[in-house]
Amino acid sequence: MSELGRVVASLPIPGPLQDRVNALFDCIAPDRHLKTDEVIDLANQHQPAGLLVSLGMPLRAEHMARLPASVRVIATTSVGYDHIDVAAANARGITICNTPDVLTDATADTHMLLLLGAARRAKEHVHNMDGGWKIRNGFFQGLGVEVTGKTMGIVGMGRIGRAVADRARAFRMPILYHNRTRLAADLESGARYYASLEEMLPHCQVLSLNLPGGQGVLMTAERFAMLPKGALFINSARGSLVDEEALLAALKSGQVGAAGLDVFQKEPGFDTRLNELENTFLLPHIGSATIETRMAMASLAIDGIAAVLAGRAPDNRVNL
Ligand code: 8YV
Repeated sequence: MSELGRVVASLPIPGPLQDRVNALFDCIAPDRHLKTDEVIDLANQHQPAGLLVSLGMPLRAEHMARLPASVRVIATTSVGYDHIDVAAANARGITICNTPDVLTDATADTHMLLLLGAARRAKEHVHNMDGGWKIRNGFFQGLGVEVTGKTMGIVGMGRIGRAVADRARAFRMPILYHNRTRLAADLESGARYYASLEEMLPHCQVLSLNLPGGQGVLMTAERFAMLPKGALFINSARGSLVDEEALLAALKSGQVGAAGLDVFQKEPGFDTRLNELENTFLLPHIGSATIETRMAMASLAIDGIAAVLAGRAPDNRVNL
């Protein structure tokens, strides 16, 4: 048994991290992604001190209740932890760790991909190429809308929101933002603060969601109606923030001109009506999916477990 104790992982440990993990822990790692119940069974069988989990593995209160008392730390390979009942973890004295910072750039890059893909009708053009370029667009056909110079409203001006703003400034986009609290001037970098989301919406030619999930539906039919007609809607945060029926209706009426979405109410079983519309550009939750970033995320999650098991408080804990 290694010094720091036993860890059960819900996902395979990639090759480059295996030596480190094995040096730190007695690690039980699968060769595929496990479901919550499978991890709970393994945990009861092996009595680990730590769990390494991923976003696809919800840990609600009823799951926490079935974990053995040996578990002292759970690290998720995601910055978002809306799949974990933190109050239930607190009640059992379990530290929860996540992976902030290391995925900021990759996620902001994906956000711009969504914006450009939606604005420039990438889906139908890629489809045309997949089909051997059978559709010959005339000069005034297949046209998207310009991104450069459009006003972007960002909801959630945390690390990822600010990284999106940095990129949008290179497209000469004026930046507005709504956040619970106003940022210091150096972090605002000239972005205009709106304490009220409703007051910001009418000014957003592009509306960008960059806030954590777990706080209910933010984008309702009423709020989509407050955008200027034809606004672009980009979401790389969480699908749970959006009333998808309302979004479908807004896309069909042209109230929302196009949407770029990396996240959905249901994943992977997303509402395929969204893909049937011409004015959407959809990705399968790949926000952080680069080799560099995923390695850094897994590494940070492992660091969190190691710190807690060594009796230290890691920076990437979200509770306790
Ligand atoms: C996922 C994410 O972790 O970090 C988050 O909150 O949504 C993503 O980076 C990643 O897609 C793995 O599921």
